[in-house]
Amino acid sequence: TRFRYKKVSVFVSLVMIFGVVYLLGVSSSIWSGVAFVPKLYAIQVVNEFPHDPSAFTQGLLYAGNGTLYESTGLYGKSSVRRVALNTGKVEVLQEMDDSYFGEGLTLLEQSLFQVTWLTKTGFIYDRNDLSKIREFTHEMEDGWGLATNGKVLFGSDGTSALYQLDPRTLKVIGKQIVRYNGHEVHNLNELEFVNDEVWANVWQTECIARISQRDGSVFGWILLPNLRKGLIEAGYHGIDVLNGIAWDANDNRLFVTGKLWPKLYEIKLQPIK
Ligand code: DDQ
Ligand code: CA
Repeated sequence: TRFRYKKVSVFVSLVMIFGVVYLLGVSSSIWSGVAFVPKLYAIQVVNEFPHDPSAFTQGLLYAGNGTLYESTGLYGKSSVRRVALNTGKVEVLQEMDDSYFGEGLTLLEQSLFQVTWLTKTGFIYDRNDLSKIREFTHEMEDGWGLATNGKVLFGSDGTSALYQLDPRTLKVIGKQIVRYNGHEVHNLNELEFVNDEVWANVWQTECIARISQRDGSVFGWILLPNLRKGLIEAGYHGIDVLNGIAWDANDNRLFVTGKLWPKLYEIKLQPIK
């Protein structure tokens, strides 16, 4: 009986220890880094730059040396452009045929890759003069966002899918369904590769999802409700949704803008959970 009593008391102690650890896990922020608790981030604006208010931004990236590349949409106003960060000035402009609506854009070595809305046609341009090198067809359902990790292209098509494309053949070589706590996240739009993660702004929301490139799970949300609101309160009319994320990997700077926004913001993240 003594032996049995010992066993029972060890069992009770273990239950109590697990109970305390569990309660700590629920209540304490120490445990919020554990994978199953997605993190939330607010943002702080650390810099703002001028942005062409007629640019319906659909793709955005930072290429170093104070240079951004941008893809713009709307029929008759679509383009690929090289833009000076500090002034917002368009330095090189490649206008697209009126029948195309520019979408996601990414830079790999000397080439810019761009997809277009409601067609499966994409274009490759030379990064220096934006001359068109060739056209391609892709297998995604539509062309929305593009990004790269330097090896493969990531693509979005407005569904919950995050594709991997071979940059030489433009064939789909991988596909993840993006999920947040098991729920599919639809309307994935502009993409950016940031520190081994894929970031996507979700169309018509002011949220950016931080996505694992391995399994498509969302492990963080960046909330940006104040940017568009601030522009409207400052008197700007006719501005559309947040769209466009660019990462400066050398100086760890993060830029965001939106469709027809007169400003581009450099922001920093602040964990709030
Ligand atoms: N997409 O960026 C979500 C992929 C497409 C957005 C298309 C918005 C069309 C706006 C048309 C406005 C015409 C004045
Ligand atoms: Ca981007």
